[in-house]
Amino acid sequence: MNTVMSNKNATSRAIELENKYGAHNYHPLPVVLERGEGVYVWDVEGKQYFDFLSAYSAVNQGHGHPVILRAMMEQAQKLALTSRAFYNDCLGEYEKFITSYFGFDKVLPMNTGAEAVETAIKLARRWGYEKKAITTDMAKILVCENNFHGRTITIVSLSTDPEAYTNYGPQTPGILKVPFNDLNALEAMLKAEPNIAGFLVEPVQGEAGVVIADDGYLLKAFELCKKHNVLFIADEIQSGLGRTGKRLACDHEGVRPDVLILGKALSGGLYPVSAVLADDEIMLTIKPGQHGSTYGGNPIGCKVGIAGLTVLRDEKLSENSERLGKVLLAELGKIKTDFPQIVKTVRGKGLFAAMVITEKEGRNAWDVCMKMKDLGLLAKPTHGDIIRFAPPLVINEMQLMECVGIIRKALSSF
Ligand code: IF1
Repeated sequence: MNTVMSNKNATSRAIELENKYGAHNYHPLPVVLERGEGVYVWDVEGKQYFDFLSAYSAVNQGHGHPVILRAMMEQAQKLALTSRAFYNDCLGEYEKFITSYFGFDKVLPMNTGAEAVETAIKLARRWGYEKKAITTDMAKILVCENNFHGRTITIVSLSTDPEAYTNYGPQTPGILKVPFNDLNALEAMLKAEPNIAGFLVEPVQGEAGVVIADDGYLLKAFELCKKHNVLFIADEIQSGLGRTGKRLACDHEGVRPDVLILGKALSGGLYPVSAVLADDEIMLTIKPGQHGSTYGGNPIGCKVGIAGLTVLRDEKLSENSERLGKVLLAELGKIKTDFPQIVKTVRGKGLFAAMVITEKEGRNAWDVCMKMKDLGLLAKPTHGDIIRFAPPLVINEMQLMECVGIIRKALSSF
């Protein structure tokens, strides 16, 4: 009894501390986590949950993966950071590994997703001026409506979500927007505007609520970009690294982007590691001193990146995601049939799925997530009515079926 009391206090204490001393830029589900292993996390009261968010797909390899953890700890004890003022004995090895893994000439290492997106935009502008001969300061970046690429000033300038950009102006100029999954709009824009350097797109729109384009969209969009001499830039920070059932979401259509942006699961959630991959014609437009980051390419990040990608390949996580993604989508389809008043839509690709809830008094996506939390599964609502499902890719079928049971039980309580 006393332990239960003090554990409950631990929850409210942690929440109060964040509330009092932290900026109020998030509205988390009221659960305080203290431990994670594989597909599970535990809160400070000792309650176990399935993690169905995977830190927004950063933890594809599961919490605390031993191979990645060992690589990180060994390197941390040896040499953590040199800056790029000197060479280190890990960076070259990592660069060779990741470029051959994805088939590009070069990689530019950064830390967070937003930094990698910024890097890709800088590269596209560089290429636009130096290879496409766009007049100075006239280069345009074309993006899709309802995108999410991060939180910097330039990136929120790409956003069509008022939550993301309101009162952060003035915005970065030189940005054009077209609807996602609309080839006619894309073609019209590419025809009308000759100064477009790059088309930046999430192959599956994550924040928008796992919005999946029609089959063929990515390939045709890529071909249109080629026709108009525009770089096709894929933000695979969330959709990549097995999440949608292939190594990259672009792999579903055999598209090899001109610029590939990775982050999140590159490190299996242990460390911020992001990367931009491109061939020499693009990457070598940036010369020494013209871009960088203190931590980018640091020895720990390099070892963690190699380990993260190795686990993905050795444990066949894309294959598991593809196979169990079909099971998940089929089960969510049955749930939709059984709860037609509550579940408006389900969709997904690999272990990246979403359920749209028909809202009514006392029952929106938040309420459903709270109920699932009580039943031992953590997921986060987005846009009020959408719940994303993205478990670690190391989940097995038995665990997945247990999770489906929890989702079903949560819905049946309304
Ligand atoms: C937050 C969303 C997910 C991303 C893509 C770049 C970044 C992200 C496709 C930036 C980041 C995050 C960040 C996180 C919430 C989250 C998110 F709901 F906002 F959209 F995952 F679904 N490109 N996505 O999804 O990467 O700089 O954060 O490392 O709280 O902002 P970052």
